[in-house]
Amino acid sequence: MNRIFSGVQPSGAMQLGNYLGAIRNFVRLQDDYDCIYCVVDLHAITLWQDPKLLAEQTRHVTASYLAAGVDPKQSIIFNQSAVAGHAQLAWIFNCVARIGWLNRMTQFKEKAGKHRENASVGLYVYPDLMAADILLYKATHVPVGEDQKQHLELTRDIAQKFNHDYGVEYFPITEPLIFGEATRVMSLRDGTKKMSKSDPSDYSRINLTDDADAIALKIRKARTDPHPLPETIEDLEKRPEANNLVGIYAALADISRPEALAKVAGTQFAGFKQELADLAVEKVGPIGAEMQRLTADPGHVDAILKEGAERAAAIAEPILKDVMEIVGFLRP
Ligand code: AQP
Repeated sequence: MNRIFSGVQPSGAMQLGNYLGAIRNFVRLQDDYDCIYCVVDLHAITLWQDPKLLAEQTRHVTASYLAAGVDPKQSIIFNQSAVAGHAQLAWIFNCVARIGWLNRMTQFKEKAGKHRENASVGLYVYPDLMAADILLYKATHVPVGEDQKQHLELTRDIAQKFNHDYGVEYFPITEPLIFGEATRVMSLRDGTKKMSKSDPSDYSRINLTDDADAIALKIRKARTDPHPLPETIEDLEKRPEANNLVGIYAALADISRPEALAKVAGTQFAGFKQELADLAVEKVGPIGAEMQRLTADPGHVDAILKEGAERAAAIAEPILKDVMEIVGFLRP
Protein backbone atom coordinates (compact mmCIF):
# COMPACT_ATOMS: atom_id res chain seq x y z
CA MET A 1 0.00 0.00 0.00
CA ASN A 2 1.21 3.54 -0.67
CA ARG A 3 2.33 5.48 2.37
CA ILE A 4 1.30 8.91 3.54
CA PHE A 5 3.22 11.24 5.81
CA SER A 6 2.00 14.64 6.93
CA GLY A 7 2.21 16.89 9.95
CA VAL A 8 1.21 20.10 11.69
CA GLN A 9 3.41 22.35 13.81
CA PRO A 10 2.50 22.79 17.49
CA SER A 11 3.02 26.52 17.10
CA GLY A 12 -0.31 27.85 18.37
CA ALA A 13 -4.03 27.23 18.28
CA MET A 14 -5.25 24.97 15.50
CA GLN A 15 -7.18 27.04 12.99
CA LEU A 16 -9.81 26.32 10.36
CA GLY A 17 -7.21 26.31 7.52
CA ASN A 18 -5.25 23.52 9.22
CA TYR A 19 -8.48 21.57 9.46
CA LEU A 20 -9.89 22.12 5.97
CA GLY A 21 -6.54 22.17 4.16
CA ALA A 22 -4.90 19.28 5.99
CA ILE A 23 -6.34 17.24 8.85
CA ARG A 24 -9.79 16.66 7.41
CA ASN A 25 -8.02 15.11 4.43
CA PHE A 26 -5.84 13.03 6.80
CA VAL A 27 -9.02 11.36 8.00
CA ARG A 28 -10.36 10.74 4.51
CA LEU A 29 -7.17 9.01 3.36
CA GLN A 30 -6.88 6.51 6.20
CA ASP A 31 -8.60 3.61 4.44
CA ASP A 32 -6.61 3.86 1.22
CA TYR A 33 -3.07 4.43 2.52
CA ASP A 34 -0.71 3.54 5.36
CA CYS A 35 -0.81 6.84 7.19
CA ILE A 36 1.75 8.48 9.48
CA TYR A 37 0.60 11.75 11.05
CA CYS A 38 3.20 13.70 12.97
CA VAL A 39 3.10 16.68 15.32
CA VAL A 40 6.19 18.46 14.05
CA ASP A 41 7.69 19.98 17.18
CA LEU A 42 11.19 20.25 15.67
CA HIS A 43 9.68 22.50 13.01
CA ALA A 44 7.82 24.56 15.60
CA ILE A 45 11.03 25.75 17.32
CA THR A 46 12.32 27.34 14.10
CA LEU A 47 10.41 30.27 15.62
CA TRP A 48 10.87 30.56 19.39
CA GLN A 49 8.32 28.61 21.43
CA ASP A 50 7.84 29.00 25.14
CA PRO A 51 9.02 25.66 26.62
CA LYS A 52 6.21 25.86 29.17
CA LEU A 53 3.67 25.88 26.34
CA LEU A 54 5.24 23.59 23.77
CA ALA A 55 4.20 20.31 25.41
CA GLU A 56 0.65 21.65 25.83
CA GLN A 57 0.55 22.76 22.18
CA THR A 58 1.81 19.33 21.11
CA ARG A 59 -1.08 17.69 22.95
CA HIS A 60 -3.46 20.27 21.47
CA VAL A 61 -2.47 19.37 17.89
CA THR A 62 -2.64 15.65 18.72
CA ALA A 63 -6.11 16.17 20.15
CA SER A 64 -7.17 17.92 16.94
CA TYR A 65 -6.15 14.88 14.87
CA LEU A 66 -8.08 12.57 17.16
CA ALA A 67 -11.12 14.83 17.40
CA ALA A 68 -11.25 15.20 13.61
CA GLY A 69 -11.36 11.42 13.28
CA VAL A 70 -7.80 10.12 12.83
CA ASP A 71 -7.85 6.62 14.31
CA PRO A 72 -4.65 5.95 16.32
CA LYS A 73 -5.04 2.20 15.86
CA GLN A 74 -5.19 2.46 12.10
CA SER A 75 -2.83 5.43 11.55
CA ILE A 76 0.37 6.33 13.39
CA ILE A 77 0.25 9.54 15.43
CA PHE A 78 3.46 10.73 17.13
CA ASN A 79 5.59 13.78 17.82
CA GLN A 80 8.62 14.36 15.64
CA SER A 81 11.30 14.88 18.32
CA ALA A 82 10.56 11.40 19.70
CA VAL A 83 12.11 9.77 16.61
CA ALA A 84 15.76 10.88 16.28
CA GLY A 85 15.95 9.78 12.63
CA HIS A 86 14.20 12.99 11.50
CA ALA A 87 17.11 15.16 12.65
CA GLN A 88 19.72 12.66 11.42
CA LEU A 89 18.31 12.44 7.91
CA ALA A 90 17.78 16.21 7.84
CA TRP A 91 21.53 16.70 8.32
CA ILE A 92 22.27 14.48 5.32
CA PHE A 93 19.72 16.45 3.29
CA ASN A 94 21.35 19.73 4.37
CA CYS A 95 24.33 18.39 2.48
CA VAL A 96 22.25 17.40 -0.56
CA ALA A 97 20.06 20.51 -0.96
CA ARG A 98 21.60 23.58 -2.61
CA ILE A 99 21.61 27.07 -1.11
CA GLY A 100 20.09 28.38 -4.34
CA TRP A 101 17.10 26.07 -3.87
CA LEU A 102 16.46 27.27 -0.33
CA ASN A 103 16.84 30.89 -1.41
CA ARG A 104 13.75 30.47 -3.57
CA MET A 105 11.47 29.34 -0.73
CA THR A 106 8.69 31.89 -0.31
CA GLN A 107 7.69 30.71 3.18
CA PHE A 108 11.14 31.59 4.52
CA LYS A 109 10.89 35.03 2.95
CA GLU A 110 7.43 35.57 4.47
CA LYS A 111 8.31 34.28 7.93
CA ALA A 112 11.75 35.91 8.16
CA GLY A 113 10.27 39.19 6.88
CA LYS A 114 12.52 42.22 6.84
CA HIS A 115 14.87 40.84 9.50
CA ARG A 116 16.24 37.96 7.48
CA GLU A 117 19.73 38.19 9.02
CA ASN A 118 18.16 37.63 12.40
CA ALA A 119 16.07 34.58 11.46
CA SER A 120 17.14 31.20 12.85
CA VAL A 121 19.20 28.92 10.63
CA GLY A 122 16.52 26.32 11.40
CA LEU A 123 13.88 28.44 9.68
CA TYR A 124 16.09 28.61 6.60
CA VAL A 125 16.69 24.84 6.40
CA TYR A 126 13.09 23.99 7.43
CA PRO A 127 12.34 22.47 3.98
CA ASP A 128 15.28 20.04 4.34
CA LEU A 129 13.83 18.78 7.63
CA MET A 130 10.44 18.48 5.95
CA ALA A 131 12.00 16.36 3.19
CA ALA A 132 13.59 14.20 5.88
CA ASP A 133 10.23 13.77 7.66
CA ILE A 134 8.67 12.42 4.49
CA LEU A 135 11.54 10.35 3.13
CA LEU A 136 12.47 8.79 6.48
CA TYR A 137 9.37 6.68 5.86
CA LYS A 138 9.71 6.60 2.05
CA ALA A 139 6.27 8.19 1.93
CA THR A 140 4.77 8.27 -1.55
CA HIS A 141 2.04 10.86 -0.92
CA VAL A 142 1.73 13.94 1.28
CA PRO A 143 -1.63 15.64 1.93
CA VAL A 144 -1.06 19.36 2.54
CA GLY A 145 -2.57 22.78 1.94
CA GLU A 146 -1.52 24.84 -1.08
CA ASP A 147 1.08 26.79 0.97
CA GLN A 148 3.28 23.70 1.32
CA LYS A 149 3.42 22.90 -2.41
CA GLN A 150 6.80 24.56 -2.93
CA HIS A 151 8.34 22.63 -0.02
CA LEU A 152 7.10 19.39 -1.54
CA GLU A 153 8.70 20.26 -4.85
CA LEU A 154 11.95 20.69 -2.93
CA THR A 155 11.44 17.26 -1.33
CA ARG A 156 11.20 15.80 -4.83
CA ASP A 157 14.38 17.65 -5.88
CA ILE A 158 16.23 16.36 -2.81
CA ALA A 159 15.11 12.76 -3.44
CA GLN A 160 16.15 13.03 -7.08
CA LYS A 161 19.55 14.56 -6.28
CA PHE A 162 20.25 12.01 -3.54
CA ASN A 163 19.39 9.15 -5.90
CA HIS A 164 21.53 10.69 -8.64
CA ASP A 165 24.55 11.63 -6.48
CA TYR A 166 24.77 8.18 -4.90
CA GLY A 167 23.79 6.25 -8.02
CA VAL A 168 20.75 4.60 -6.42
CA GLU A 169 17.00 4.41 -6.96
CA TYR A 170 16.30 4.63 -3.27
CA PHE A 171 13.90 7.43 -2.42
CA PRO A 172 10.47 7.68 -4.05
CA ILE A 173 9.47 10.89 -5.81
CA THR A 174 6.68 11.99 -3.50
CA GLU A 175 3.35 13.27 -4.81
CA PRO A 176 1.48 16.08 -3.05
CA LEU A 177 -2.23 15.52 -2.38
CA ILE A 178 -3.90 18.91 -2.43
CA PHE A 179 -7.66 18.62 -2.66
CA GLY A 180 -10.96 20.03 -1.48
CA GLU A 181 -12.45 23.50 -1.80
CA ALA A 182 -10.26 25.01 0.93
CA THR A 183 -6.68 24.32 -0.05
CA ARG A 184 -5.80 27.87 0.93
CA VAL A 185 -8.09 29.44 3.53
CA MET A 186 -7.39 33.15 3.82
CA SER A 187 -7.33 35.46 6.85
CA LEU A 188 -10.73 36.84 7.87
CA ARG A 189 -9.09 40.28 8.14
CA ASP A 190 -7.26 40.26 4.82
CA GLY A 191 -8.36 38.12 1.87
CA THR A 192 -4.87 38.19 0.38
CA LYS A 193 -3.12 36.70 3.43
CA LYS A 194 -3.23 33.05 4.50
CA MET A 195 -5.13 32.16 7.68
CA SER A 196 -2.42 31.18 10.14
CA LYS A 197 -1.95 29.98 13.73
CA SER A 198 0.73 32.56 14.32
CA ASP A 199 -1.14 35.64 13.02
CA PRO A 200 -1.11 38.13 15.91
CA SER A 201 -4.82 38.93 15.35
CA ASP A 202 -7.18 36.32 16.78
CA TYR A 203 -9.91 37.83 14.59
CA SER A 204 -7.98 36.71 11.51
CA ARG A 205 -8.82 33.05 12.12
CA ILE A 206 -11.36 30.59 13.49
CA ASN A 207 -9.68 28.41 16.08
CA LEU A 208 -10.96 24.86 16.31
CA THR A 209 -11.60 25.41 20.02
CA ASP A 210 -13.55 28.67 19.57
CA ASP A 211 -17.02 28.52 21.07
CA ALA A 212 -20.20 29.26 19.09
CA ASP A 213 -20.26 32.96 20.08
CA ALA A 214 -16.63 33.50 19.10
CA ILE A 215 -17.13 31.78 15.74
CA ALA A 216 -20.25 33.85 14.99
CA LEU A 217 -18.57 37.10 16.06
CA LYS A 218 -15.45 36.47 13.97
CA ILE A 219 -17.50 35.67 10.87
CA ARG A 220 -19.73 38.71 11.43
CA LYS A 221 -16.63 40.91 11.72
CA ALA A 222 -14.86 39.28 8.76
CA ARG A 223 -13.79 41.88 6.24
CA THR A 224 -16.02 42.05 3.15
CA ASP A 225 -16.88 44.56 0.45
CA PRO A 226 -20.19 46.46 0.24
CA HIS A 227 -21.62 44.64 -2.82
CA PRO A 228 -23.98 41.65 -2.82
CA LEU A 229 -22.43 38.28 -3.60
CA PRO A 230 -21.71 37.89 -7.32
CA GLU A 231 -23.46 35.59 -9.77
CA THR A 232 -20.42 33.98 -11.41
CA ILE A 233 -17.20 32.30 -10.27
CA GLU A 234 -15.22 34.70 -12.51
CA ASP A 235 -16.65 37.70 -10.62
CA LEU A 236 -16.17 35.92 -7.28
CA GLU A 237 -12.50 35.38 -8.00
CA LYS A 238 -12.00 39.12 -8.41
CA ARG A 239 -13.13 39.65 -4.78
CA PRO A 240 -10.69 37.89 -2.40
CA GLU A 241 -12.71 38.23 0.81
CA ALA A 242 -15.98 37.06 -0.76
CA ASN A 243 -14.16 34.24 -2.52
CA ASN A 244 -12.62 33.12 0.77
CA LEU A 245 -15.94 33.02 2.64
CA VAL A 246 -17.68 31.15 -0.20
CA GLY A 247 -14.74 28.71 -0.30
CA ILE A 248 -15.02 28.10 3.45
CA TYR A 249 -18.77 27.61 3.09
CA ALA A 250 -18.29 25.12 0.25
CA ALA A 251 -15.64 23.17 2.17
CA LEU A 252 -17.70 23.01 5.36
CA ALA A 253 -20.83 21.97 3.46
CA ASP A 254 -18.77 19.51 1.40
CA ILE A 255 -20.00 20.89 -1.90
CA SER A 256 -18.17 22.53 -4.79
CA ARG A 257 -17.54 26.29 -4.92
CA PRO A 258 -19.95 26.76 -7.89
CA GLU A 259 -22.64 24.88 -5.95
CA ALA A 260 -22.04 27.07 -2.90
CA LEU A 261 -22.17 30.22 -4.98
CA ALA A 262 -25.42 29.12 -6.63
CA LYS A 263 -27.03 29.05 -3.16
CA VAL A 264 -25.97 32.57 -2.16
CA ALA A 265 -25.47 34.53 -5.42
CA GLY A 266 -27.06 37.97 -5.33
CA THR A 267 -27.67 37.96 -1.57
CA GLN A 268 -26.23 40.43 0.95
CA PHE A 269 -23.30 39.51 3.17
CA ALA A 270 -25.25 39.81 6.43
CA GLY A 271 -27.54 36.87 5.65
CA PHE A 272 -24.75 34.80 4.12
CA LYS A 273 -22.49 35.39 7.13
CA GLN A 274 -25.23 34.20 9.46
CA GLU A 275 -25.68 31.02 7.41
CA LEU A 276 -21.91 30.49 7.31
CA ALA A 277 -21.60 31.02 11.07
CA ASP A 278 -24.34 28.44 11.73
CA LEU A 279 -22.62 25.93 9.48
CA ALA A 280 -19.18 26.59 11.03
CA VAL A 281 -20.59 26.13 14.54
CA GLU A 282 -22.26 22.90 13.46
CA LYS A 283 -19.07 21.48 11.93
CA VAL A 284 -16.30 22.93 14.12
CA GLY A 285 -18.15 22.98 17.46
CA PRO A 286 -18.08 19.20 18.08
CA ILE A 287 -14.37 19.02 17.15
CA GLY A 288 -13.50 21.77 19.60
CA ALA A 289 -15.54 20.13 22.35
CA GLU A 290 -13.82 16.79 21.76
CA MET A 291 -10.41 18.52 21.81
CA GLN A 292 -11.24 20.06 25.20
CA ARG A 293 -12.26 16.65 26.50
CA LEU A 294 -9.08 14.98 25.20
CA THR A 295 -6.67 17.61 26.49
CA ALA A 296 -8.25 17.32 29.94
CA ASP A 297 -6.69 13.84 30.03
CA PRO A 298 -3.04 14.36 29.00
CA GLY A 299 -2.14 10.80 30.06
CA HIS A 300 -4.34 9.36 27.32
CA VAL A 301 -2.91 11.65 24.63
CA ASP A 302 0.69 10.97 25.77
CA ALA A 303 0.11 7.20 25.62
CA ILE A 304 -1.07 7.52 22.00
CA LEU A 305 2.02 9.57 21.11
CA LYS A 306 4.34 7.08 22.82
CA GLU A 307 2.91 4.09 21.02
CA GLY A 308 2.93 6.03 17.74
CA ALA A 309 6.61 6.95 18.19
CA GLU A 310 7.51 3.30 18.68
CA ARG A 311 5.66 2.28 15.53
CA ALA A 312 7.18 5.16 13.55
CA ALA A 313 10.71 4.37 14.77
CA ALA A 314 10.31 0.75 13.71
CA ILE A 315 9.60 1.87 10.12
CA ALA A 316 12.32 4.55 10.11
CA GLU A 317 15.17 2.47 11.52
CA PRO A 318 15.88 0.17 8.55
CA ILE A 319 15.47 3.07 6.12
CA LEU A 320 17.98 5.20 8.01
CA LYS A 321 20.35 2.26 8.17
CA ASP A 322 20.17 1.87 4.37
CA VAL A 323 20.83 5.59 3.92
CA MET A 324 23.88 5.48 6.20
CA GLU A 325 25.24 2.60 4.14
CA ILE A 326 24.53 4.37 0.85
CA VAL A 327 26.33 7.50 2.11
CA GLY A 328 29.27 5.40 3.30
CA PHE A 329 29.17 5.99 7.05
CA LEU A 330 31.14 3.42 9.01
CA ARG A 331 28.77 1.63 11.40
CA PRO A 332 31.18 -0.28 13.69
N1 AQP B 1 -4.78 28.80 5.63
C1 AQP B 1 -4.62 27.54 5.29
N2 AQP B 1 -5.39 26.96 4.35
C2 AQP B 1 -5.24 25.66 3.99
N3 AQP B 1 -4.32 24.85 4.56
C3 AQP B 1 -3.53 25.39 5.52
N4 AQP B 1 -2.54 24.88 6.27
C4 AQP B 1 -2.07 25.82 7.12
N5 AQP B 1 -2.73 26.96 6.93
C5 AQP B 1 -3.64 26.73 5.94
C6 AQP B 1 -2.09 23.50 6.19
O1 AQP B 1 -2.03 22.99 7.51
C7 AQP B 1 -0.95 22.06 7.58
C8 AQP B 1 -0.12 22.32 8.78
O2 AQP B 1 0.57 23.52 8.66
P1 AQP B 1 1.79 23.81 9.63
O3 AQP B 1 1.34 23.97 11.00
O4 AQP B 1 2.85 22.79 9.45
O5 AQP B 1 2.40 25.12 9.08
P2 AQP B 1 1.78 26.30 8.30
O6 AQP B 1 1.40 25.86 6.93
O7 AQP B 1 2.76 27.41 8.38
O8 AQP B 1 0.45 26.59 9.14
P3 AQP B 1 0.07 27.83 10.00
O9 AQP B 1 -1.23 27.57 10.65
O10 AQP B 1 0.20 29.06 9.17
O11 AQP B 1 1.16 27.79 11.14
P4 AQP B 1 2.21 28.88 11.58
O12 AQP B 1 1.43 30.12 11.83
O13 AQP B 1 2.86 28.33 12.80
O14 AQP B 1 3.17 29.02 10.44
C9 AQP B 1 -0.19 22.14 6.26
O15 AQP B 1 -0.58 21.06 5.44
C10 AQP B 1 -0.66 23.42 5.68
O16 AQP B 1 -0.62 23.42 4.26
